[in-house]
Amino acid sequence: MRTLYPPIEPFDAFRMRVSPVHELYVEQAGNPQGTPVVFFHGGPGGGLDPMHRRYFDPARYRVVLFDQRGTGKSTPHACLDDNSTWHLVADAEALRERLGIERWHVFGGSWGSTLALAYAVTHAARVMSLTLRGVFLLRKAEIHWFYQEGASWIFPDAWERFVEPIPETERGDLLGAYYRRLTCGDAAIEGRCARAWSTWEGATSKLIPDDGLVQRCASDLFARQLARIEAHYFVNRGFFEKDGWLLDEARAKLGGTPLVMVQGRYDVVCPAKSAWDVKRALPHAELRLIPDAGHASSEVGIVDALVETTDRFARG
Ligand code: STX
Repeated sequence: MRTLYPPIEPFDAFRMRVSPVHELYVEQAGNPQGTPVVFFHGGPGGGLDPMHRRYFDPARYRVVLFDQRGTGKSTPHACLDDNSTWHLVADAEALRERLGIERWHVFGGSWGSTLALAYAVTHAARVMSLTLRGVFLLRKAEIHWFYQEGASWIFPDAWERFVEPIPETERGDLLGAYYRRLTCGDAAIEGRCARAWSTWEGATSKLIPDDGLVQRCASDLFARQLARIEAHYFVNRGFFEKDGWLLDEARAKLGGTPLVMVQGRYDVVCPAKSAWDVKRALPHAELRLIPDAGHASSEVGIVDALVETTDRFARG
C-alpha cells in the first residue's frame, strides 16, 4: 500500500486579488522545476489542509494549491458575493497565467472533482490529465440523495441530528430551509445550523467513523465556510445551465484527456454511480473502485490508488 508523501512546507505562498471583493491565498510546494499540477479542494467551502500537498512526489511535481473564494486564508471568509463555479474556473485560469504555466495536471476530490471537470471542459487544451476522487457531478439526484433522502437511510442516527435545527413543517425541503437560516444574518442561528450541516458531512465521510474528522467539521470557522458556501452552490445547482450539464460536456469535450477516477465503493456522500456515469460517457477513463473505502480523501485504499495515479502521470 502506498501512503502519503512526508509532510512538506510550501516553497512559495502569496495572495492574489481576483475581484473587487475577493483575495485568494495561493501556495506552491514540491519541485519548482517539476511538472505542474493544480489541486482543487472539496466542499465547496472545505479549504486547504497541509495533507493536500502530500499526494504528489515532491521531487517530480510543482504543486499549486489555493483556498477557493471564501475559504481558509482567502478573504472575506465565507463570503457568497461573486462566488460561483465560473468565478472559481476563472480564478484557476488567472492563476495558471500568473505562474507562467502552459499546461498542468488537474487533481480534485469530491467538489474538487466537480470543479476539475468544469475547468477541464472550459479549458481542455490546458489540461494534461485529470485525477478525480469521490466523483460529484452536482446533479439534482446527488443533492437529493445526501440532503433529503437516501444517505438518511444509512446514517439515521447522524441524520436525526442533521434535521434537528429545522422545524418539521419545513423538512420537505431541507436544503432550502438550511440555506435561509445559514444566510439569515443572526449569528446564533447561522452558527448552530452551520455546525449541524458540517457535522452531517463529517459523520458520513469515512467508512469507519472518525471522531477527529467530526470534531474538525464542527469547529466554528470551518463549519461556517463549508455550510454557507455549499448551501449557496447547491441551491444554485452548481451554476450549471441544466441538470446533467457537466456530464454532457465531459462526454463532448474530454475524449482526448487522460482521466483516472478513484472511488470508494461505500462512498455515501458522493455515491459511486456518478463515477460510473462518467466511465460510461468516457470509455477511455480508468475507474478504480476501491472495495473497502468511503468518501474521505484519507481512506487507506483511496490514498494508495491516488498516489499510484499521480506517480504514473509524473512519469508521463
Ligand atoms: N460535498 C462534497 C465534498 O466536496 C457535498 C466534501 N465532502 N466532504 C468534504 O468535502 C470535506 C472533507 C471538506 C468536509
